Amino acid sequence: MRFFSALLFTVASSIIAQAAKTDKPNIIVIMADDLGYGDIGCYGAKPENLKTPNIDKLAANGLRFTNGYCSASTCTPTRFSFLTGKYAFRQNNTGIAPPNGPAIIQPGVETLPSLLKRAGYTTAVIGKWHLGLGGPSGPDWNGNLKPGPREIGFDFNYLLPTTNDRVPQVYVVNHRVKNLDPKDPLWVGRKKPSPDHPTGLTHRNSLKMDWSHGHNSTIHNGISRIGFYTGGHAARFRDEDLADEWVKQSNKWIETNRDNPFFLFFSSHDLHVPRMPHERFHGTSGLGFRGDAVVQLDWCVGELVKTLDRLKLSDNTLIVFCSDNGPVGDDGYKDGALEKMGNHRPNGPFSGGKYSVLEGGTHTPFITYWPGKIAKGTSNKMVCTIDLAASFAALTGVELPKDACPDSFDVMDALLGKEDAKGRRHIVQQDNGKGGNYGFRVGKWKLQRHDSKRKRNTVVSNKLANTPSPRFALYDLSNDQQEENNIADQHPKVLDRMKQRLQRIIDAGQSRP
Ligand code: NG6
Ligand code: CA
Repeated sequence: MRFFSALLFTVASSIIAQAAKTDKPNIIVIMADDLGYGDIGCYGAKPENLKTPNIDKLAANGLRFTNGYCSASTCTPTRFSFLTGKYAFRQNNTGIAPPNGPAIIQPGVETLPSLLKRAGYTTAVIGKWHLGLGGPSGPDWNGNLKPGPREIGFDFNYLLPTTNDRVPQVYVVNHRVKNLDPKDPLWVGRKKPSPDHPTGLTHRNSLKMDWSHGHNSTIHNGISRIGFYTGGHAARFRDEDLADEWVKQSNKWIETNRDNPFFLFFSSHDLHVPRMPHERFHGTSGLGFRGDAVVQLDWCVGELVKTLDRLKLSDNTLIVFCSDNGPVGDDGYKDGALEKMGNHRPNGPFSGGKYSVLEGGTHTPFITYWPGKIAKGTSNKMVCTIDLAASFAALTGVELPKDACPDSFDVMDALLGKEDAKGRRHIVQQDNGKGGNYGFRVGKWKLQRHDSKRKRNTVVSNKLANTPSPRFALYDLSNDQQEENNIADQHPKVLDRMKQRLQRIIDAGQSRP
């Protein structure tokens, strides 16, 4: 009898443990950098241009969204919104962060990782940060880099502090620059530190990759960057090794935390400039370094999945694959991206890309994968990286405080591919910083509102570049995905409704019901 009750107890507790496990799956968000809708095989990239078998496998065995978005067409605002669930235009200074930028997300603000921590998760960010570090005076590179990820809900960080075309090329592990020799302090600044400091202007002939605009300050690894730095030599990495290092660190972290529910934000730098993948990927695509960087990104995805399989965690891990903004050809270096583009369409069926409020700027790849839990297929539900905070809170049973994550919608059922699930009904797209330009999509209607700039199409052709844009324009995406025919005059009532609705969302400070 005693044996049977012991057996019963064991069975019951293993069922409970199993249930707890599936309630709280591990979560990995893989965010690519500057990856466009058409940049991977499962979204239409042709194999002669590049192959992405690992990402395609996620899509084939998971859910591929045809209306997946990031919230902005540059990096910092999308990442800010992904972590806080708040549109970046609501907060000052959420344009592209400079090398010495202070922490943009303040401790105490509810974030995606802080919510998951309340659900009992162990959390980490490994990869590109680009959300500032330190107090109002910016990062103390030789001291404690606080506040940073650890002050807003991450237990562990292994970062590239800004973006790799900006200085410095060092890893930040928790609060410190890794391998920093105190005898060789790291200095980062906006002005040339000495008249003889070599730069992309003075030593242009020595560069292994020439710059095309900006990016002509301090040289490291044969590549000149935005901003200046000296010292910290022992801490500096090679661009070619970034992806390998982050995969290695992620595998180690996953293995260490295999018994807890964990959340990993794997923040790849591919395919941001300078596109300098590891040597073994050179020439692996038909598109030069830009395509080779996609191949490297795909390799990273494969390695992470392999680790989950090896540790038997795959059935209990939800992976979300997404991008931080649309594609760009020449983003400041002569890496041949535009010249080698051929028939590849990085923005898929859309126009525009990075920096623009055209669909190509934010309408990007979005895949969810959770073997056994997500019905395989394609979803046309509208979902956005900004929704992950509220959705993961719902998934893990954490109550979302009323004023937290004000623009994050719970679209968890849509992410899981449940029948009758709802996506979002509308999305505000922004370019960079505050007071810039907006896209606003509701169903098939798309409003463009240009408060400050002109249309930009930095991707393949310059068809739309510097075309003056009216302050407001209206498009019907059901027959005009390229946003070429402004039909504002034919639909004055729709235009008016869309304008007012967007303004209400901006004024209300919150769009979540
Ligand atoms: C721009 C840079 C561009 C890139 C971008 C940020 C110049 C001329 N252009 O200012 O190269 O770094 O900022 O990209 O300097 S993001 O994906 O991180 O937002
Ligand atoms: Ca980016």
